[in-house]
Amino acid sequence: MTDALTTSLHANDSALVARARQDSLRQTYHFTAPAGWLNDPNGVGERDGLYHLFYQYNPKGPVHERIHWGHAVSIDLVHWHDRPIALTPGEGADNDGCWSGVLVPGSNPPTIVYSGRIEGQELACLAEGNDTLDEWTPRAQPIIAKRPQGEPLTAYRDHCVWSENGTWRQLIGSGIQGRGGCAFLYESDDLISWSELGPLVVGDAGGAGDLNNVEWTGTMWECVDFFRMVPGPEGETGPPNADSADPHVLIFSAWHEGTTLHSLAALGTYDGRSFTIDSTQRLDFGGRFAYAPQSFVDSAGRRVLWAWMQESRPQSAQIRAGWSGAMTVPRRMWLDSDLRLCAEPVAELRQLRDRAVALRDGCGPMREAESGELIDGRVIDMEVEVDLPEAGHLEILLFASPDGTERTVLRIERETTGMVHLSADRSHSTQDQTCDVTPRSGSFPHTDPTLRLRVLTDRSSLELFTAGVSLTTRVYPTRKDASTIEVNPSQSACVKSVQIWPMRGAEENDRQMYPLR
Ligand code: DQQ
Repeated sequence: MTDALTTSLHANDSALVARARQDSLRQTYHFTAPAGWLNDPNGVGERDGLYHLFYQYNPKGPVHERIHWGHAVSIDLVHWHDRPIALTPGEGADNDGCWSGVLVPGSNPPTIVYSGRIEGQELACLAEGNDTLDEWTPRAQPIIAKRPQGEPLTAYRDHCVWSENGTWRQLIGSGIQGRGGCAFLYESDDLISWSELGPLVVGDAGGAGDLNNVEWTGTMWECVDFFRMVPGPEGETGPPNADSADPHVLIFSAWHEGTTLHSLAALGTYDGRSFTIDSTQRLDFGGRFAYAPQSFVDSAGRRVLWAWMQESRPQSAQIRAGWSGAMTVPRRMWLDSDLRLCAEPVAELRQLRDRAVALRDGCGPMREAESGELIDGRVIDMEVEVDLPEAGHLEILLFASPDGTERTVLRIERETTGMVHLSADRSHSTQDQTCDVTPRSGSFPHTDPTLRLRVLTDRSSLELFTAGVSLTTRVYPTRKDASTIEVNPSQSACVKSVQIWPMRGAEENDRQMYPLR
Protein backbone atom coordinates (compact mmCIF):
# COMPACT_ATOMS: atom_id res chain seq x y z
CA MET A 1 0.00 0.00 0.00
CA THR A 2 1.40 3.42 -0.88
CA ASP A 3 1.88 5.94 1.88
CA ALA A 4 -0.73 8.27 0.35
CA LEU A 5 -3.36 5.54 0.28
CA THR A 6 -2.54 4.46 3.81
CA THR A 7 -2.91 8.05 4.97
CA SER A 8 -6.33 8.49 3.40
CA LEU A 9 -7.60 5.10 4.60
CA HIS A 10 -6.74 5.96 8.12
CA ALA A 11 -7.95 9.55 8.14
CA ASN A 12 -9.77 8.98 11.42
CA ASP A 13 -6.76 7.50 13.10
CA SER A 14 -5.16 10.86 13.72
CA ALA A 15 -8.37 11.90 15.50
CA LEU A 16 -8.04 8.88 17.80
CA VAL A 17 -4.38 9.69 18.49
CA ALA A 18 -5.31 13.32 19.23
CA ARG A 19 -8.11 12.21 21.57
CA ALA A 20 -5.80 9.88 23.49
CA ARG A 21 -3.15 12.61 23.78
CA GLN A 22 -5.68 15.01 25.27
CA ASP A 23 -6.55 12.67 28.11
CA SER A 24 -4.93 14.07 31.23
CA LEU A 25 -4.84 10.54 32.70
CA ARG A 26 -2.69 9.04 29.93
CA GLN A 27 0.84 8.05 30.92
CA THR A 28 3.77 10.18 29.84
CA TYR A 29 6.84 7.99 30.39
CA HIS A 30 5.36 4.50 30.45
CA PHE A 31 4.96 2.79 27.10
CA THR A 32 1.45 2.99 25.66
CA ALA A 33 0.09 2.33 22.16
CA PRO A 34 -0.29 5.41 19.93
CA ALA A 35 -4.01 5.14 20.88
CA GLY A 36 -6.54 2.30 20.80
CA TRP A 37 -6.06 -0.85 22.82
CA LEU A 38 -2.87 -2.37 24.30
CA ASN A 39 -2.56 -5.46 26.45
CA ASP A 40 0.21 -8.04 26.87
CA PRO A 41 3.89 -7.38 26.16
CA ASN A 42 4.94 -9.87 23.46
CA GLY A 43 8.16 -10.72 21.70
CA VAL A 44 10.35 -8.72 24.05
CA GLY A 45 14.02 -8.96 23.20
CA GLU A 46 17.26 -7.36 22.11
CA ARG A 47 18.78 -7.93 18.68
CA ASP A 48 21.83 -6.16 17.25
CA GLY A 49 21.83 -3.61 20.04
CA LEU A 50 18.19 -2.65 19.61
CA TYR A 51 15.46 -3.46 22.11
CA HIS A 52 12.17 -4.70 20.67
CA LEU A 53 8.80 -4.49 22.34
CA PHE A 54 5.90 -6.09 20.51
CA TYR A 55 2.49 -5.91 22.12
CA GLN A 56 -1.14 -6.91 21.84
CA TYR A 57 -2.73 -4.03 19.97
CA ASN A 58 -6.09 -3.05 18.50
CA PRO A 59 -5.54 -0.04 16.23
CA LYS A 60 -9.28 0.25 15.57
CA GLY A 61 -10.18 1.38 19.07
CA PRO A 62 -9.70 0.88 22.81
CA VAL A 63 -11.42 -2.51 23.00
CA HIS A 64 -10.04 -6.05 22.99
CA GLU A 65 -11.01 -7.11 19.45
CA ARG A 66 -9.13 -8.58 16.45
CA ILE A 67 -5.81 -8.17 18.17
CA HIS A 68 -2.73 -7.23 16.11
CA TRP A 69 0.90 -7.13 17.19
CA GLY A 70 2.16 -3.56 17.58
CA HIS A 71 5.93 -3.04 17.51
CA ALA A 72 8.32 -0.42 18.89
CA VAL A 73 12.11 -0.25 19.19
CA SER A 74 14.44 1.51 21.61
CA ILE A 75 18.12 1.90 22.29
CA ASP A 76 17.67 2.63 25.99
CA LEU A 77 14.46 0.85 27.14
CA VAL A 78 12.95 4.27 27.86
CA HIS A 79 12.46 6.12 24.56
CA TRP A 80 10.48 4.10 22.02
CA HIS A 81 10.03 4.51 18.30
CA ASP A 82 7.02 2.95 16.58
CA ARG A 83 7.58 0.47 13.79
CA PRO A 84 4.96 -0.90 11.39
CA ILE A 85 2.38 -3.29 12.82
CA ALA A 86 4.05 -6.70 12.87
CA LEU A 87 1.12 -9.10 12.75
CA THR A 88 -2.40 -8.48 11.44
CA PRO A 89 -5.20 -11.03 11.70
CA GLY A 90 -5.26 -12.82 8.35
CA GLU A 91 -7.28 -15.24 6.34
CA GLY A 92 -6.27 -18.42 8.10
CA ALA A 93 -5.67 -19.66 11.61
CA ASP A 94 -5.34 -16.14 13.01
CA ASN A 95 -8.47 -14.79 11.34
CA ASP A 96 -9.90 -13.53 14.64
CA GLY A 97 -6.69 -12.30 16.24
CA CYS A 98 -2.95 -12.66 16.70
CA TRP A 99 -2.77 -13.43 20.39
CA SER A 100 0.25 -13.56 22.65
CA GLY A 101 3.58 -15.15 21.87
CA VAL A 102 7.31 -14.61 21.72
CA LEU A 103 10.15 -13.48 19.52
CA VAL A 104 12.19 -16.71 19.66
CA PRO A 105 15.61 -15.86 21.19
CA GLY A 106 18.43 -16.76 18.80
CA SER A 107 16.12 -17.58 15.89
CA ASN A 108 17.43 -17.06 12.38
CA PRO A 109 15.51 -15.86 10.43
CA PRO A 110 13.86 -13.95 13.28
CA THR A 111 10.80 -15.96 14.26
CA ILE A 112 7.64 -15.17 16.16
CA VAL A 113 5.59 -17.99 17.69
CA TYR A 114 2.11 -16.79 18.65
CA SER A 115 -1.44 -17.93 19.24
CA GLY A 116 -3.67 -17.58 16.19
CA ARG A 117 -7.29 -17.21 17.21
CA ILE A 118 -10.14 -18.55 15.16
CA GLU A 119 -13.70 -19.43 16.13
CA GLY A 120 -13.11 -18.97 19.83
CA GLN A 121 -9.95 -21.14 20.05
CA GLU A 122 -6.24 -20.59 19.72
CA LEU A 123 -3.51 -22.66 18.02
CA ALA A 124 0.26 -22.16 17.76
CA CYS A 125 1.20 -20.14 14.67
CA LEU A 126 4.56 -18.92 13.34
CA ALA A 127 5.77 -15.91 11.36
CA GLU A 128 9.23 -15.26 9.95
CA GLY A 129 10.71 -11.79 9.83
CA ASN A 130 13.29 -9.87 7.84
CA ASP A 131 16.55 -8.60 9.36
CA THR A 132 15.07 -5.39 10.72
CA LEU A 133 12.06 -7.21 12.21
CA ASP A 134 9.77 -4.86 10.28
CA GLU A 135 8.28 -7.36 7.84
CA TRP A 136 6.66 -10.57 8.95
CA THR A 137 5.37 -13.48 6.89
CA PRO A 138 3.01 -15.75 8.77
CA ARG A 139 2.73 -19.40 7.73
CA ALA A 140 -0.68 -20.26 6.36
CA GLN A 141 -1.16 -23.24 8.67
CA PRO A 142 -0.68 -23.54 12.44
CA ILE A 143 2.58 -25.24 13.47
CA ILE A 144 0.72 -27.43 15.97
CA ALA A 145 -2.54 -28.45 14.35
CA LYS A 146 -4.43 -29.66 17.41
CA ARG A 147 -4.65 -29.20 21.13
CA PRO A 148 -3.36 -32.16 23.18
CA GLN A 149 -5.95 -34.93 22.99
CA GLY A 150 -6.75 -36.55 26.30
CA GLU A 151 -8.23 -34.81 29.28
CA PRO A 152 -10.49 -31.83 28.43
CA LEU A 153 -8.76 -28.46 28.60
CA THR A 154 -10.01 -25.12 29.94
CA ALA A 155 -8.04 -23.13 27.34
CA TYR A 156 -4.75 -23.43 25.45
CA ARG A 157 -2.61 -20.51 24.31
CA ASP A 158 0.56 -18.38 24.78
CA HIS A 159 4.11 -19.57 24.31
CA CYS A 160 7.60 -19.69 25.70
CA VAL A 161 10.27 -20.99 23.27
CA TRP A 162 13.95 -21.65 23.94
CA SER A 163 16.89 -23.64 22.63
CA GLU A 164 18.20 -26.43 24.87
CA ASN A 165 20.99 -28.87 24.00
CA GLY A 166 20.58 -28.30 20.29
CA THR A 167 16.79 -28.62 20.09
CA TRP A 168 13.96 -26.15 20.35
CA ARG A 169 11.56 -26.46 23.21
CA GLN A 170 8.21 -24.80 23.68
CA LEU A 171 5.69 -24.40 26.47
CA ILE A 172 2.04 -23.60 25.80
CA GLY A 173 -0.14 -22.32 28.65
CA SER A 174 -3.28 -24.29 29.41
CA GLY A 175 -5.43 -25.87 32.11
CA ILE A 176 -6.87 -29.35 32.61
CA GLN A 177 -10.53 -29.29 33.54
CA GLY A 178 -11.11 -30.34 37.14
CA ARG A 179 -7.37 -30.36 37.93
CA GLY A 180 -5.66 -27.01 37.42
CA GLY A 181 -3.63 -24.67 35.26
CA CYS A 182 -0.77 -26.26 33.36
CA ALA A 183 1.87 -25.84 30.68
CA PHE A 184 2.36 -28.35 27.85
CA LEU A 185 5.91 -29.11 26.73
CA TYR A 186 6.92 -29.65 23.07
CA GLU A 187 10.14 -30.30 21.20
CA SER A 188 11.28 -29.48 17.64
CA ASP A 189 14.37 -29.49 15.40
CA ASP A 190 13.25 -26.66 13.15
CA LEU A 191 10.58 -24.61 15.01
CA ILE A 192 8.06 -25.88 12.43
CA SER A 193 7.23 -29.51 13.35
CA TRP A 194 6.70 -30.14 17.01
CA SER A 195 6.27 -33.29 19.10
CA GLU A 196 4.28 -33.17 22.29
CA LEU A 197 6.09 -34.30 25.44
CA GLY A 198 3.10 -33.92 27.81
CA PRO A 199 2.38 -31.46 30.60
CA LEU A 200 5.53 -29.97 32.18
CA VAL A 201 3.57 -29.30 35.36
CA VAL A 202 -0.07 -29.24 36.45
CA GLY A 203 -1.25 -26.86 39.19
CA ASP A 204 -4.01 -27.33 41.68
CA ALA A 205 -7.15 -25.38 40.90
CA GLY A 206 -8.34 -26.26 44.37
CA GLY A 207 -11.95 -26.80 43.34
CA ALA A 208 -14.06 -23.80 44.24
CA GLY A 209 -12.16 -20.91 42.73
CA ASP A 210 -11.98 -18.09 45.23
CA LEU A 211 -11.45 -15.03 43.05
CA ASN A 212 -10.38 -13.02 46.10
CA ASN A 213 -7.57 -15.40 47.00
CA VAL A 214 -4.50 -13.50 45.81
CA GLU A 215 -2.48 -16.72 45.57
CA TRP A 216 -5.05 -18.91 43.82
CA THR A 217 -3.43 -20.46 40.74
CA GLY A 218 -6.64 -20.43 38.68
CA THR A 219 -8.00 -22.92 36.16
CA MET A 220 -5.75 -21.80 33.32
CA TRP A 221 -2.21 -20.40 33.06
CA GLU A 222 -1.79 -17.59 30.57
CA CYS A 223 1.48 -16.15 29.28
CA VAL A 224 3.93 -18.76 30.61
CA ASP A 225 7.53 -17.57 30.92
CA PHE A 226 10.09 -20.21 31.99
CA PHE A 227 13.78 -19.63 32.78
CA ARG A 228 16.80 -20.55 34.89
CA MET A 229 18.13 -18.12 37.47
CA VAL A 230 21.10 -18.20 39.84
CA PRO A 231 20.31 -16.53 43.20
CA GLY A 232 22.10 -13.27 43.99
CA PRO A 233 21.70 -9.62 43.01
CA GLU A 234 23.72 -10.16 39.82
CA GLY A 235 22.89 -13.87 39.47
CA GLU A 236 23.21 -15.27 35.98
CA THR A 237 19.99 -16.08 34.14
CA GLY A 238 19.17 -17.84 30.90
CA PRO A 239 16.86 -20.33 29.23
CA PRO A 240 15.78 -23.50 31.06
CA ASN A 241 18.46 -26.17 31.17
CA ALA A 242 17.78 -29.63 32.57
CA ASP A 243 21.54 -30.27 33.01
CA SER A 244 21.83 -27.45 35.50
CA ALA A 245 21.03 -27.66 39.20
CA ASP A 246 20.08 -23.95 39.24
CA PRO A 247 16.61 -22.95 40.39
CA HIS A 248 14.05 -22.58 37.60
CA VAL A 249 11.24 -20.05 37.56
CA LEU A 250 7.87 -20.43 35.86
CA ILE A 251 5.92 -17.19 35.67
CA PHE A 252 2.27 -17.50 34.67
CA SER A 253 -0.89 -15.44 34.86
CA ALA A 254 -3.71 -17.17 36.71
CA TRP A 255 -7.00 -17.03 34.80
CA HIS A 256 -10.46 -18.37 35.48
CA GLU A 257 -13.39 -18.34 33.05
CA GLY A 258 -12.47 -15.04 31.45
CA THR A 259 -11.22 -13.33 34.61
CA THR A 260 -7.59 -12.22 34.59
CA LEU A 261 -6.61 -12.81 38.22
CA HIS A 262 -2.91 -12.12 38.88
CA SER A 263 0.62 -13.18 37.94
CA LEU A 264 2.47 -15.76 40.01
CA ALA A 265 6.02 -17.10 39.98
CA ALA A 266 6.66 -20.77 40.77
CA LEU A 267 10.17 -21.77 41.89
CA GLY A 268 11.39 -25.31 41.49
CA THR A 269 13.47 -27.91 39.69
CA TYR A 270 13.38 -28.86 36.02
CA ASP A 271 14.49 -32.31 34.83
CA GLY A 272 13.85 -31.92 31.12
CA ARG A 273 10.37 -33.46 31.22
CA SER A 274 8.78 -32.03 34.32
CA PHE A 275 8.99 -29.08 36.66
CA THR A 276 8.62 -29.76 40.39
CA ILE A 277 7.33 -26.69 42.21
CA ASP A 278 8.86 -25.96 45.63
CA SER A 279 7.14 -22.62 46.27
CA THR A 280 4.82 -20.16 44.58
CA GLN A 281 4.87 -16.40 45.13
CA ARG A 282 3.00 -13.35 43.96
CA LEU A 283 4.80 -11.47 41.22
CA ASP A 284 3.34 -8.12 42.27
CA PHE A 285 1.03 -7.11 45.13
CA GLY A 286 -1.14 -5.18 42.64
CA GLY A 287 -2.47 -8.46 41.20
CA ARG A 288 -4.12 -7.94 37.83
CA PHE A 289 -2.45 -4.53 37.40
CA ALA A 290 0.81 -6.29 36.53
CA TYR A 291 -0.65 -9.01 34.33
CA ALA A 292 0.71 -11.18 31.50
CA PRO A 293 4.39 -10.37 32.16
CA GLN A 294 7.10 -11.38 29.73
CA SER A 295 10.87 -11.20 30.20
CA PHE A 296 14.09 -11.55 28.19
CA VAL A 297 17.82 -11.48 28.86
CA ASP A 298 19.61 -8.49 27.37
CA SER A 299 23.19 -8.36 26.10
CA ALA A 300 24.37 -7.23 29.55
CA GLY A 301 22.92 -10.41 31.05
CA ARG A 302 20.01 -8.70 32.84
CA ARG A 303 16.57 -10.25 32.91
CA VAL A 304 14.16 -7.46 32.00
CA LEU A 305 10.40 -7.80 32.37
CA TRP A 306 7.32 -5.83 31.42
CA ALA A 307 3.73 -6.46 32.44
CA TRP A 308 0.42 -5.05 31.27
CA MET A 309 -1.06 -2.41 33.60
CA GLN A 310 -4.74 -3.00 33.00
CA GLU A 311 -7.28 -0.25 33.43
CA SER A 312 -9.43 0.14 36.50
CA ARG A 313 -12.06 2.36 34.91
CA PRO A 314 -15.01 1.01 32.91
CA GLN A 315 -14.90 0.30 29.20
CA SER A 316 -17.13 3.30 28.41
CA ALA A 317 -14.52 5.61 29.97
CA GLN A 318 -11.73 3.89 28.04
CA ILE A 319 -13.64 4.38 24.78
CA ARG A 320 -14.20 8.07 25.59
CA ALA A 321 -10.49 8.44 26.34
CA GLY A 322 -9.48 6.82 23.03
CA TRP A 323 -6.90 4.51 24.56
CA SER A 324 -6.57 1.64 27.02
CA GLY A 325 -3.67 -0.12 28.70
CA ALA A 326 -0.01 0.66 29.41
CA MET A 327 3.15 -1.28 30.18
CA THR A 328 4.76 -1.20 33.60
CA VAL A 329 8.20 0.36 33.59
CA PRO A 330 10.79 -2.21 32.44
CA ARG A 331 11.93 -4.09 35.54
CA ARG A 332 15.20 -5.84 36.25
CA MET A 333 14.55 -9.19 37.91
CA TRP A 334 16.75 -11.26 40.18
CA LEU A 335 16.43 -13.99 42.82
CA ASP A 336 17.40 -13.25 46.41
CA SER A 337 19.08 -15.81 48.64
CA ASP A 338 15.66 -16.95 49.94
CA LEU A 339 14.66 -17.63 46.33
CA ARG A 340 12.27 -14.69 46.22
CA LEU A 341 11.90 -13.27 42.70
CA CYS A 342 12.73 -9.57 43.03
CA ALA A 343 12.12 -6.54 40.82
CA GLU A 344 13.32 -2.96 40.48
CA PRO A 345 12.99 -0.37 37.70
CA VAL A 346 15.88 -0.60 35.21
CA ALA A 347 18.62 1.97 35.88
CA GLU A 348 17.99 3.66 32.49
CA LEU A 349 14.76 5.15 33.85
CA ARG A 350 16.75 7.64 35.91
CA GLN A 351 17.62 9.60 32.76
CA LEU A 352 14.06 10.93 32.77
CA ARG A 353 14.48 12.52 36.18
CA ASP A 354 14.35 16.29 36.25
CA ARG A 355 16.10 18.32 38.96
CA ALA A 356 15.62 16.70 42.37
CA VAL A 357 13.59 18.27 45.14
CA ALA A 358 14.60 17.13 48.62
CA LEU A 359 12.26 17.28 51.56
CA ARG A 360 13.71 18.04 54.98
CA ASP A 361 14.73 15.00 57.02
CA GLY A 362 12.96 14.35 60.23
CA CYS A 363 10.29 12.56 62.09
CA GLY A 364 7.16 14.66 61.68
CA PRO A 365 4.79 14.75 58.73
CA MET A 366 6.02 16.63 55.68
CA ARG A 367 4.46 17.97 52.53
CA GLU A 368 6.18 18.48 49.26
CA ALA A 369 4.80 22.06 49.22
CA GLU A 370 7.12 22.87 52.16
CA SER A 371 10.11 22.43 49.90
CA GLY A 372 9.10 25.74 48.37
CA GLU A 373 9.11 24.22 44.90
CA LEU A 374 6.03 23.40 42.94
CA ILE A 375 6.02 19.82 41.76
CA ASP A 376 3.37 18.06 39.74
CA GLY A 377 3.19 15.01 41.97
CA ARG A 378 1.27 13.11 39.33
CA VAL A 379 4.41 12.38 37.30
CA ILE A 380 7.29 11.68 39.66
CA ASP A 381 9.99 9.29 40.73
CA MET A 382 10.49 9.37 44.50
CA GLU A 383 12.92 7.75 46.92
CA VAL A 384 12.25 7.55 50.65
CA GLU A 385 14.48 6.06 53.29
CA VAL A 386 12.74 5.35 56.56
CA ASP A 387 13.54 3.63 59.83
CA LEU A 388 10.53 1.66 60.90
CA PRO A 389 10.66 0.01 64.32
CA GLU A 390 8.24 -2.82 65.08
CA ALA A 391 4.61 -1.65 64.77
CA GLY A 392 5.82 1.60 63.19
CA HIS A 393 4.39 2.73 59.90
CA LEU A 394 4.70 5.32 57.18
CA GLU A 395 1.91 6.68 55.02
CA ILE A 396 2.59 8.37 51.70
CA LEU A 397 -0.30 10.36 50.27
CA LEU A 398 -0.19 10.61 46.49
CA PHE A 399 -2.47 12.21 43.92
CA ALA A 400 -3.79 14.22 46.88
CA SER A 401 -5.87 17.39 46.59
CA PRO A 402 -4.77 20.06 49.12
CA ASP A 403 -8.01 19.56 51.10
CA GLY A 404 -7.45 15.79 51.11
CA THR A 405 -10.78 14.89 49.52
CA GLU A 406 -8.95 13.00 46.77
CA ARG A 407 -5.96 10.95 47.82
CA THR A 408 -4.32 7.58 47.35
CA VAL A 409 -2.60 6.27 50.44
CA LEU A 410 0.40 3.96 50.36
CA ARG A 411 1.01 2.47 53.78
CA ILE A 412 4.17 0.65 54.78
CA GLU A 413 3.99 -1.03 58.16
CA ARG A 414 6.44 -3.17 60.08
CA GLU A 415 4.49 -5.91 61.79
CA THR A 416 5.67 -7.58 64.99
CA THR A 417 6.06 -10.87 63.12
CA GLY A 418 9.16 -9.92 61.11
CA MET A 419 6.96 -9.07 58.14
CA VAL A 420 6.43 -5.76 56.37
CA HIS A 421 2.93 -5.01 55.10
CA LEU A 422 2.41 -2.84 52.01
CA SER A 423 -0.98 -1.50 51.00
CA ALA A 424 -2.51 0.92 48.55
CA ASP A 425 -5.80 2.42 49.72
CA ARG A 426 -7.62 3.71 46.66
CA SER A 427 -10.97 4.32 48.36
CA HIS A 428 -10.57 8.12 48.00
CA SER A 429 -8.42 8.06 44.88
CA THR A 430 -11.19 9.42 42.64
CA GLN A 431 -14.63 10.94 42.79
CA ASP A 432 -15.56 8.91 39.74
CA GLN A 433 -17.75 6.23 41.27
CA THR A 434 -17.52 3.96 38.24
CA CYS A 435 -13.86 3.12 38.87
CA ASP A 436 -12.74 -0.01 40.68
CA VAL A 437 -11.02 1.23 43.85
CA THR A 438 -10.55 -2.02 45.75
CA PRO A 439 -7.42 -2.02 47.95
CA ARG A 440 -4.21 -3.80 46.99
CA SER A 441 -1.84 -5.21 49.60
CA GLY A 442 0.63 -7.89 50.61
CA SER A 443 3.27 -8.80 53.20
CA PHE A 444 6.86 -9.96 52.87
CA PRO A 445 9.58 -10.97 55.35
CA HIS A 446 12.04 -8.18 56.17
CA THR A 447 13.96 -7.72 59.40
CA ASP A 448 16.20 -4.74 58.57
CA PRO A 449 14.63 -1.68 60.32
CA THR A 450 15.57 0.55 57.38
CA LEU A 451 13.41 0.48 54.29
CA ARG A 452 14.21 2.14 50.98
CA LEU A 453 11.11 2.90 48.98
CA ARG A 454 10.85 3.88 45.34
CA VAL A 455 7.55 5.28 44.12
CA LEU A 456 6.70 6.03 40.49
CA THR A 457 3.56 7.93 39.56
CA ASP A 458 2.45 8.62 36.01
CA ARG A 459 -0.94 10.36 35.88
CA SER A 460 -3.07 7.24 36.38
CA SER A 461 -0.52 4.67 37.48
CA LEU A 462 1.38 3.97 40.62
CA GLU A 463 4.29 1.56 41.20
CA LEU A 464 5.91 1.00 44.57
CA PHE A 465 9.18 -0.92 44.91
CA THR A 466 10.93 -1.86 48.12
CA ALA A 467 13.37 -4.65 48.92
CA GLY A 468 12.63 -6.27 45.56
CA VAL A 469 8.86 -6.32 46.16
CA SER A 470 6.50 -4.40 43.89
CA LEU A 471 2.94 -3.12 44.14
CA THR A 472 1.38 -1.74 40.95
CA THR A 473 -2.02 -0.17 40.55
CA ARG A 474 -4.11 2.41 38.69
CA VAL A 475 -5.94 5.51 39.96
CA TYR A 476 -8.09 8.13 38.20
CA PRO A 477 -8.09 11.41 40.15
CA THR A 478 -10.79 13.81 38.94
CA ARG A 479 -9.53 17.00 40.56
CA LYS A 480 -6.98 19.12 38.72
CA ASP A 481 -5.26 19.91 42.02
CA ALA A 482 -4.91 16.24 43.04
CA SER A 483 -1.15 16.46 42.65
CA THR A 484 0.34 16.97 46.11
CA ILE A 485 2.48 14.51 48.04
CA GLU A 486 2.56 14.05 51.78
CA VAL A 487 4.84 11.82 53.87
CA ASN A 488 3.41 10.90 57.27
CA PRO A 489 5.50 8.69 59.58
CA SER A 490 4.00 7.24 62.74
CA GLN A 491 5.50 8.53 66.00
CA SER A 492 8.10 5.82 66.33
CA ALA A 493 9.21 6.01 62.69
CA CYS A 494 11.95 8.27 61.38
CA VAL A 495 12.20 9.46 57.79
CA LYS A 496 15.88 9.71 56.90
CA SER A 497 15.47 11.22 53.45
CA VAL A 498 12.91 12.04 50.81
CA GLN A 499 13.86 12.93 47.28
CA ILE A 500 11.42 13.64 44.49
CA TRP A 501 12.19 13.97 40.82
CA PRO A 502 9.58 15.30 38.41
CA MET A 503 9.76 12.98 35.41
CA ARG A 504 10.18 14.07 31.81
CA GLY A 505 7.83 12.49 29.27
CA ALA A 506 9.30 9.88 26.93
CA GLU A 507 6.64 9.62 24.23
CA GLU A 508 7.62 10.62 20.71
CA ASN A 509 5.55 13.15 18.78
CA ASP A 510 3.39 12.46 15.75
CA ARG A 511 2.57 8.87 16.50
CA GLN A 512 0.30 7.03 14.11
CA MET A 513 -2.07 4.13 14.58
CA TYR A 514 -0.52 2.41 11.55
CA PRO A 515 3.12 3.49 11.75
CA LEU A 516 4.95 3.62 8.45
CA ARG A 517 8.44 2.41 7.89
N1 DQQ B 1 -4.09 -11.93 26.31
C1 DQQ B 1 -3.90 -12.52 25.02
C2 DQQ B 1 -3.90 -13.99 25.23
C3 DQQ B 1 -3.46 -14.09 26.63
C4 DQQ B 1 -4.15 -12.96 27.29
C5 DQQ B 1 -4.99 -12.06 24.12
C6 DQQ B 1 -3.54 -12.52 28.60
O1 DQQ B 1 -3.04 -14.66 24.34
O2 DQQ B 1 -3.78 -15.34 27.18
O3 DQQ B 1 -4.92 -10.68 23.90
O4 DQQ B 1 -3.87 -11.21 28.93
